[in-house]
Amino acid sequence: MKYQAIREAIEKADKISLFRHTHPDGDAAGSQLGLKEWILANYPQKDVRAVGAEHFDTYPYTDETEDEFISGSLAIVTDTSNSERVDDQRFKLAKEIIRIDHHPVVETFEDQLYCEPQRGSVCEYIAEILMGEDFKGTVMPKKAAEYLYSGILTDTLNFRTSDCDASTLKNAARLVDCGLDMNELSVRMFDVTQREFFLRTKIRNHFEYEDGLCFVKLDKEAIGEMGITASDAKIMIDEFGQVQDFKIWAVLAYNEETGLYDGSLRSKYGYIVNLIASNYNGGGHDCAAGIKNLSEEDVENCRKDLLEEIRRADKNQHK
Ligand SMILES: [Mn+2]
Repeated sequence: MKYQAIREAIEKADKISLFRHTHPDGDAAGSQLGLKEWILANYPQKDVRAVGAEHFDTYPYTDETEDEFISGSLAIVTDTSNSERVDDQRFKLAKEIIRIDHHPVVETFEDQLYCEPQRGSVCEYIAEILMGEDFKGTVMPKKAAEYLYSGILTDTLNFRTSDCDASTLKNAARLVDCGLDMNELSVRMFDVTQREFFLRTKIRNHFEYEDGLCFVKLDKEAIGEMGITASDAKIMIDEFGQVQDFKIWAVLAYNEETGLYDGSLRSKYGYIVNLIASNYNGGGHDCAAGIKNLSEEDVENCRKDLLEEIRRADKNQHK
């Protein structure tokens, strides 16, 4: 009966607004739109809006939503650990707020919180909730299953991250059973355009290696030459993800709008980057975090902190 209260809140509400984090990734947009499709399939009379200003390629839309709608609604916030990061701060207007997440808990801003940081994606967690005991008698429509499955694929990089386990596969398998085409979704999520391929080839040339750290700094000139923004650069972090010697890898890119650097940090299991990220206006998971607004000096300090983390973790392992 752990999730009975979610079901009751959904059944009670005529209006439901769904929120996720800014710069949405597949897990953020997938959980939001998956929930929307699921609610509409099971409760077609409800008015459900996916809220958020930013769009993510493979997920086409969010809904126009007025303040009055939100203030009379149940808000469900997914995949977001701090209130500041919710895409559209009007979530605060809602009558009741439920948050479902898989980030370490750093803040509570909701009436009901369901958070399991050991999960590789919030989509997997939501799939388990919606297909579990407390939601008996409801259906998982194919469309919702596709969104949720795509979120699992994005956050686990196609089941490759260290937080994948039997439950990830079980929940993914149950979604596949709803009739989705695994191969088609995988191609849709991971095939890149020729331009992206070109940029990825370029960015690889910018790496510097030192003692287990792969550090990519794209300064103003490099960003200009590639014709991309800092956020385009940050998402190419996964280019550096499958290298034996890299214990931590980082992409820091010059942001034309702020004149400062934004970045992404990733690490192998056992190396922790989110504590460092919290010192550079960011946060996230143990092995995946974001940072922003770093000066040139911060960039160098961050590089030192990451090297220090590698030394710390290596020392602990050899005890
Ligand atoms: Mn996520």
